This record gives sequence, C-alpha cells and structure tokens, in this order.
Amino acid sequence: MEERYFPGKIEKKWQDRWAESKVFEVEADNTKEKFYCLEMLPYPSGRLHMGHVRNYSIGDTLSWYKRLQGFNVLHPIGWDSFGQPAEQAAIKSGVNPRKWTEENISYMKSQLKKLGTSYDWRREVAAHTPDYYKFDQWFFLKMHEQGITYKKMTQVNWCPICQTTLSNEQSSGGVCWRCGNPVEKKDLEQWFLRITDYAEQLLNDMAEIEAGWPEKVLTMQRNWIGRSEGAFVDFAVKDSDEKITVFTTRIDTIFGVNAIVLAVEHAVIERHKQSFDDNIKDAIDNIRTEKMKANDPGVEPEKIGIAAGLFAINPFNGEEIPIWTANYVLIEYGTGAVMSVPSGDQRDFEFSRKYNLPFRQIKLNAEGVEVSTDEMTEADEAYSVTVNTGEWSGLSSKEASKQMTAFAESNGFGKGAITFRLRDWGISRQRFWGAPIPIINCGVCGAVAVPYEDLPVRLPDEAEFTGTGESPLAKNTEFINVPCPECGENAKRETDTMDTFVDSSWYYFRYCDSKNEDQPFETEIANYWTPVDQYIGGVEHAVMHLLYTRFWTKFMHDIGLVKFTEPVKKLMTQGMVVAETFYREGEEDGKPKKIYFNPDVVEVERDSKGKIISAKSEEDGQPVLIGSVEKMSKSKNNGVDPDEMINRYSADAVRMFILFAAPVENDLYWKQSGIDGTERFLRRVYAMVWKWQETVKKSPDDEPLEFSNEARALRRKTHQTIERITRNFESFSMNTSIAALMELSNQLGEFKSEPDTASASDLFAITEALNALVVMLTPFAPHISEEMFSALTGSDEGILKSDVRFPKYNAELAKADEIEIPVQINGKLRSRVLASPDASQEELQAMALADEKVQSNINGMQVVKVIVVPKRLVNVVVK
Ligand code: ANZ
Ligand code: ZN
Repeated sequence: MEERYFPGKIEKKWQDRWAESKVFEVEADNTKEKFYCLEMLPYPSGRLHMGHVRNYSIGDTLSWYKRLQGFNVLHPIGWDSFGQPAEQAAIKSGVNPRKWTEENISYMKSQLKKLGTSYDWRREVAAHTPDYYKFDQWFFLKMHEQGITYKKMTQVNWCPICQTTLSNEQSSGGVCWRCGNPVEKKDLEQWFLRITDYAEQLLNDMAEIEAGWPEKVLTMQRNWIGRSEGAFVDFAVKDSDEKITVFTTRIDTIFGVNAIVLAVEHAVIERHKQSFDDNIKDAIDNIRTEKMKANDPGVEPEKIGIAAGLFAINPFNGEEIPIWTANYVLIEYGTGAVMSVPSGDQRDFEFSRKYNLPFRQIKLNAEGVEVSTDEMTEADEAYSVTVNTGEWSGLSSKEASKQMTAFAESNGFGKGAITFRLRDWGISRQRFWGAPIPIINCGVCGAVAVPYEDLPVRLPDEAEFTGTGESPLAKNTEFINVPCPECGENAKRETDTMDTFVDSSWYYFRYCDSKNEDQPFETEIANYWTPVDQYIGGVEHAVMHLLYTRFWTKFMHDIGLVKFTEPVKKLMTQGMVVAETFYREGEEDGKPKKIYFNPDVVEVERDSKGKIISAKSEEDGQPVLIGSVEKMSKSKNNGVDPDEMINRYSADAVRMFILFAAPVENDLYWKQSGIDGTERFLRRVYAMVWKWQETVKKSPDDEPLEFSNEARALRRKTHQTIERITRNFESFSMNTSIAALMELSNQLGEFKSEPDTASASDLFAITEALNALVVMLTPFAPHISEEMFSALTGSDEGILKSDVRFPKYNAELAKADEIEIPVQINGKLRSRVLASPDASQEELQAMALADEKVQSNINGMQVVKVIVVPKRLVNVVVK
C-alpha cells in the first residue's frame, strides 16, 4: 500500500489480479449453496450510461456480499445485440450492422471492465452470434412441434417511422414504443406463439413469486393478462342468417341493451360494406383513420360511431335493436362486438348520450331505488338488484348472471366464458438484424421446419437496406432459394426474423452452459443455477420481457428442460438516473431566462422521495425554478458520462456514490458535489488504514478482559454497523448501509489513541473495527478495499481467495447503550425507565406509560398530557 491513494493504479492492479486468479469464475457444484445474481443484459448502443452503471453497481455489490457470505455466486453478463438501432444505422449510414454491433460491444465491455464489475466473463453471450441464435431457432422448432407456433394473416401494428411491425405491447396506447409515433395497421402473414395457452398459468403461478416481486409489476402483469369472466351471447341479424356474438361480463343487464356496437373491422361490417350508403362508408373510413391516430396512453379518445342501418334481435326479449359501429370497440378484444348497456357501462352511456340513443333502467341503485334513466349523469356499474328484466327481475346481479347464462346455454344462443386481454405473441419482424425464423416455404409441402441438424440458419454477411419495410433478406436470392427439406423441390426460406424479445426470454439460462453446442443448456446444470435468485432491472420491462420470459420458462418446463415454472425468485426494479434542468423566473426572448443544467450550481432541498421542494442558485443565492426532470440520455445530451466520472474520480467512488445518492428503487437525481463527498470518504478510510496497518498487523487476537469506555463504544458501533448492514442487504437498503459505514469510519477517526501508544484494549477495538470496515466496504468499493485488506493482513491473495467472510455481529455487544430516565407523575418522581440515548419523544412517552409503576400510580385517572425532555425526563400530567 502506498501512502497516497492513486485510484487509477489500484483499480487496474486489482482488475488484473481478479482476472488472473479467476476469482469470479464459478462452476456448478452441488456441495455448495448457489446464488444467481442477474442484471438485465444491455443493448449494445455504443456507450454505457449512468442507468447501466446503477444497474450493474447494484448487482455487483449484491454479488460481492453473497460471495463474502460463502455462496457460490453466478454473476454473468451478455448482450442483447439484435434489434433496431443496428439496422437503423445500416439504413442511415450504410454501416454493417454486425460491425457496428461488435464495435459497440467491445467498447462497452472495456467500460464494464474499468468499472471493475465482477462478472464471469467466460459465460458472456451475444444474441447476434450464430451459436446463440441457433438456439432461438431450436426453441422455435420445439414450439413448432408442440403446436405453440402458428402463422396467420393479420392486421399488424406497423410503425411507418421505424418501418417495422410491432407487438401489441410495443404499440401500447397506439404509439410505437421506440419512436413514440402513431402506429398504423397493415395486413401481413405473421408467425405467432400461443402465449395465451399459458394465460391462466401465468396468472396462477404469480402466487409463487408474490413474496419476491414488486407489487406494481405483478399488478401490471395481471392487468395485461386481463382475465374476465362473462358470457358469449349470440344476437341474430334481422332479415339475414348471420349472427353477432358479443362478449359481456354483465349478461344480467341484457334487458337494457339499446344497440349492438361493432368494431369497424368486424366481419359483419366488412360483409355489408358494399351495400352501405356513401355517408355510412365515409363515416366508417373516418372512424378507421381516427383509430389509427396516436392516442396518449390512458386518455380515452372522443367516441365516434355510425348506425349501419342493420338491426339485431335481443334473444332474451325479442327486441329489435340497431347495429352501430364505433371506435371504442376493439377488434382484438372479446369478439369485437359489444351489447351496449348505457345504464350499466360508462362507455355505452357516453356513446348513447352523444347519439341520443334511448335506453332503460335494469338495476336498482345502491340505495335500492329505481333511478329514471333521464336523471342519470353517468352509468351505474355496481352489482345490485335487477328490475325490468322479465322473469329474472328482483334477483341479485350475480344470481341473475348465473341464471341467465344457464338459460342462454340451454337455449343454444350463449355460453359462459372466460376471456383474456392477453394476445398471442406475434414474433415475425421484417428485419435483417434478428434470428431468421427456421422455416422453408414449399409450394408442395407448405411451411416446412428446417431440420435441427441444419441449424443455425445463418444470417448472410451483407444485405441491402432499403428501409422499405420488406425484410432485407427477401432480396438475397442466395439466402432465399433452397430445396425443400421434405420433397426436394425448389422452395423459399422464410425471410422474417424473430422479435428480439425471443432472445432475451431465455438468455440467462444460456449463461449456465454458454458453450453447449447441442442444446441451449444442459438441464442438470441449469437446475443447479436457476431459478435466478435476484434479478435487477428497469420497471419498463414489467410486462414485455418479464411476461415473455415467464412464458418461455413454462414452455421449457413442459418439454422437460427445467424442473420449475417460475424463473425469477426475486425481482428488484431500480429507479432511473435523471437529469434536472433549472430556470430563473421570467422570460427572455420568449425563452426561460437562464437554464442551469446540472444541479451542481444550485442548492436543492428535496422531499424524502427526492422530489425538489426548492432550489437556489449557488452563484447568487437567488431561488431558481425546477424546469424539467428527465431520464439521462445521450441523445438529449443531458447526461453524465460514466467514463469521465471514472477518470476524474475512480470506479469505486462512482459505484459507491450511485448507490449512496438514493434508495435503489427511487429515481436518482445526480448531484456532482455528492460524488466529491464519497471520494473524500474513501480517502479518509485509506489514510486511516495507512496509519494503523503496521500496528493492526501485529495486534494479538486475544480479547482483553477490560475495555476502556471509548473502546467499548467503538466495539458497540462496529457490531451495530455489521447488524445494520446485514439487515439492509435483505431489504436492498444500500444507501443506508453506506451511511452506516461512514458513521463507523467517523467514530474510528475520532478515536483518541495513537498507534505507538494504544493500550491493548484500544488496539483490539480498532483492529476489529478496521477489519470489519474494510470487509464491509468491499461490496461497495471493491478495489480500494482489496488494497486496504492486503495492507492490514499482509496477504496479497485477495479477499475472496483468503476465504474471508462478511463479519458477523455479536448481539450482546451491539446492544444500544442505555440511560436511566426518571418518570414523574404530576411532578413527583414515580419510576425510572431504561432507554437508548437516541430514543425519540414518542418512544420515551410510550415506554413511560407502559411502565408498571407508572400505570399503578395513574390508576384509572385521565392522562391529560405527557411532557418529554429527551435524554432527561418524562412527566405525565393526570387528573
Ligand atoms: C355489456 C355490459 C354491461 C358490459 C355493463 C359491462 C357493463 P372487461 O371487464 O375489461 O373484460 N367489451 C367487450 N368486448 C369489447 C371490445 N371488443 N371492445 C370494447 N369493449 C368491449 O370488459 C368486458 C366488457 O367490456 C363487456 O361487458 C363489454 O361490455 C365490453 F353494465 O357488456 B359489457
Ligand atoms: Zn416440399
């Protein structure tokens, strides 16, 4: 150890040493308890951003902690390297997507290495390499055999800007998830995976992971799957032999139906379109275009519709009702047709009011009153008691539903049903930079699976990027033209590639056995490492990636690849790293007067969640306004560059600061001066170790019989810190752990003894504290900790090779110091309680009132007031 702390030198030294000694390389070993710590794999966009650094710092810290606890820790990384940006770069600037991707990977890998993250690099995988996507294709074939895949002509979501099809998830709210532009519809033949076969199981199995996943993620998945119990009911179309089947969750309201409303895409509309008047045709076209327009998620667009001039018959009462088509009925849900019940459904209510469609009351309100429909200002969606519903009047809504469903079933015009909002997963993409779908289309045999032994279906090295929307593979005759594997006739390869969410559905299983050439992984090895014990990533993956990977695992279970059905035991969704912009009050040339771009220049007061309450300029102390808070990003040029931070401070300081600055689940507001403080802390600890190293090395292990007060206090602090941090790791409170380490180091720093004169008891306490501090600091700042550990022990092997364990606390020693607090009743001393010197007013009051002597003295009198003077006195006033 050198006297001066040179982070650059130390960090390089330990990174090299870790690599040489292979400390992070692990193997499955049934004699050892495993821990699988996983961070969401990055897309190789070019450079790491602070969001990455946060993600990997959290995971790396946890991995170190688990290693120090003796676990066999799997901590791998890889690249989600297929996908849009590489292809966009190819379209825009003609670079080869493979070259672009691989250069990015190599740069980002060097960044990760500079950060000192403890990965087992031998297990690295990249989705765009043939030895990886070979198994995307392998899985496709397995699913094909099991009937999970199918091809169908569909209207797909199409982003005209990105020139690609999008899944429902990717076009949520009618906008493209990548570029935010409106999504259009287009007819294309597409491959689908039957994720809906697993809908029920995806819901039910949530019970298994409930304890380890954030509630908000589970709720989002539940809503996404959207299970509804209800019934299908057939309405005959008047003067025709057609019928319209609706899906309803409230068959009990069927006597209140005032219209049948169809999605514009509904088959009945399509069939009758030719005979419609021009004004109806125009209106339908208008609804169509309105539907395609962007609508903000969560905002309901204005309801528009048109009567089709057709009529339907209500099978329960024979009533003739008009058939309409409107934008608020979705073709993708239920049957694409609804029975409109304005008194019971708010959407139908708004629609009927707008178009003056009359309707009747079919339920009592919550008070048991039959409200006239004229008086209604909104629909009453509650379950209550039916009225005006023929022989089913006077029943509870639920009972009516039951009986009416049975009636419909026995008369052959309806059926109880469960529907799901979840749609099958469309995986076809008209793109080059993805895994080719292993299918050969033969004029004779149809869609033929590529034989397993012919995998991988390799992507050609070059392609023509036209940006027209057709897969660039479609232009590559060498790729396309192949003999049919079944009949040998000339046939053509499928030119679509797979959605990149296929790659990320199973990548962490591949880490377990990343070099396997015959299968995605060996079951025995995967059954040792997986399920993942802790997964860490962004909440934006709550429904797509995290639902797909649960589905994938269930499929893998069904074909015997793994023995469980839930892949991730615990999930942590970290907050974003955000940039803040500040303005002065007032405007200049129509623009905000002055912008402070980096909280550096302001003094900010925040609430507990990190939201700004007030801010002042550091220049002149004047208040400034918070302008915007946005995700740090390279394109917005509002970010802090990890490289620059590492060079200026150190990897240890960057990692530690990013964990210290906010609780891991919260958004993190970057504040430059914060990292200065973290760096100073590391220097202080380093200096302390420098000062004490020789003495500590010689310090005897035997525990002295007596301790000075100061030594006892230090030992207490040491054990309390161990206890706190151990507990914090269970709850992911990394920021408070760092605060605890800072407190311990402060107390050490204030210790009065000097190395050459320290008494045996002082020396023992200091040795214990320093050793514990260094080991506990390791997960957060591994490089400097290794350096200090080797100074304190004289061993150069490294912490892990020395089999050091995370310290254990002694509960007796950790016990808080207690002081006696007198308790008075109406000013007279009646008792004393023992409390910690830090006890709060509330705690002291509660302790005093719970005291036996105090209680017997109060003896039924009324407590008027309790006066608490912390550390000194409690006075209970009674009358
Ligand atoms: C009549 C009715 C009366 C309804 C009532 C509700 C309340 P969830 O619960 O989300 O599954 N619906 C059915 N298919 C639809 C579609 N393709 N587009 C828009 N809305 C559709 O919703 C089920 C209800 O949503 C169904 O029950 C139907 O309206 C409507 F007092 O039928 B209901
Ligand atoms: Zn054939």
